[in-house]
Amino acid sequence: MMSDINEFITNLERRTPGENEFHQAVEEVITSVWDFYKKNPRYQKAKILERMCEPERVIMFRVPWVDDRGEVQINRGYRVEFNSALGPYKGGLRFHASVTLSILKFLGFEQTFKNSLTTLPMGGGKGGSDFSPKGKTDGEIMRFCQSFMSELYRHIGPNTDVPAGDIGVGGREIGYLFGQYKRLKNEFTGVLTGKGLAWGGSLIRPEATGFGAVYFAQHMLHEIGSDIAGQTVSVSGFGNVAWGAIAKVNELGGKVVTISGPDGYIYDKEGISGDKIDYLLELRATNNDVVAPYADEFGAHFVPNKRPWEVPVDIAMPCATENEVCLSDAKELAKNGCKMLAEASNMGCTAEAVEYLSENMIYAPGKAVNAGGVAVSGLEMSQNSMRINWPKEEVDNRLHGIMRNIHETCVEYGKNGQKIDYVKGANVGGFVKVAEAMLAQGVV
Ligand code: 2IT
Repeated sequence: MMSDINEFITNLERRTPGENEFHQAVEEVITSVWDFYKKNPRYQKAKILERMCEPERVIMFRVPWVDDRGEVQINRGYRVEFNSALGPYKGGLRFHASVTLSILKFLGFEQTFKNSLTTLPMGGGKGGSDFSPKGKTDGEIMRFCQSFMSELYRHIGPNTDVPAGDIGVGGREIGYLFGQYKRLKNEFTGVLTGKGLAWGGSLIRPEATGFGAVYFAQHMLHEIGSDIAGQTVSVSGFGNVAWGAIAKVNELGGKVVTISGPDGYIYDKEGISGDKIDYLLELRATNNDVVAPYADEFGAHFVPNKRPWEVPVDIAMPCATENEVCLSDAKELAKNGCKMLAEASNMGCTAEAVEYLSENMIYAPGKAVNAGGVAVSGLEMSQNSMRINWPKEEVDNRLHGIMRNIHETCVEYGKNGQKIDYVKGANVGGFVKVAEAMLAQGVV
């Protein structure tokens, strides 16, 4: 079996040289579904896996804009339209200096299976730019967003491809992108999700990724007869996902003691609660990408240039970016008594860390844990199509139901004796629906 998988990966690497993050994401899925794939000659004959690893379309474009000093700046824009077997391409836009084609291909690939797990009619896609919002003024961000959309608008649409936010793209950026799309197309449609409440956005969308991740973690804990209440949790990041997760952990009686940024991490042993949660929004709005000011504001401990995984906790929830937990972090967590890691970031753990975590504690991957964000995006699309707005409780109940469902799917496909292999469960569970849809739709 390994030699077959190795051959598949070698072929992929030959065709996509240097796309390391993409190779990492594919290898994890291939390894999980291989047995299942081999038992289904229909899939092999139709080369389903080979087709799944090739995006349906990749768009790359120049994004020129003028900064506040009058200097011309050039960034690169991308949209990876990965798979439309289950619905219009759906997935976020990431604006960050680290963005490359490899990163967006890994995210678009993952998104396909994640969206399938939600059971909502959404294909997979991802896009963004190497533009860094850090230190940019509001005017610069607006001009960048307008230039970005001046090319992207011809490739997207409410029934074609529906982008949303990701790292560096929040409510403000979605507003500028939407405004430019509407101006160019002369159409007010649900072409983006994460919109403001007054103009087509959904209640609970800002909270959805973090809330959903904690709902999922709660189901993982119930499975072993435990609960969030009374547990100490470490969180990384301080953006939208961290904010939502911290709020929900507090609501359920747990205590979050860390957040982090590119400058280091905060250890607040009293717990990040109440006003401190609101302060995260302020910190974010400064656009400086640092967490150190939290320490001055609340008298907590700031540890420069380190990640929060050395702090002893019961549960770890990475909420920042890919490969933010490596093997030594995973070992440190386990050594300090951590029982569970629920990944709220996309591919938050390296392949070696995943292997170690799967053997030594309870681990669930981002495509299951963080699917609540895109799930509520799917609900925003439904509300836009019906031209109605659901109340908060309705959206939150649906989100909760979807997360419960994803957990059940992971149990169904990942149960291995007493243990649940969440990686296998999420990958096989996500794969089956996409594969069946692709088979039914012929060689396209
Ligand atoms: O990684 C993700 O699932 C997202 N950034 C959200 C995508 C979406 O379309 O809401």
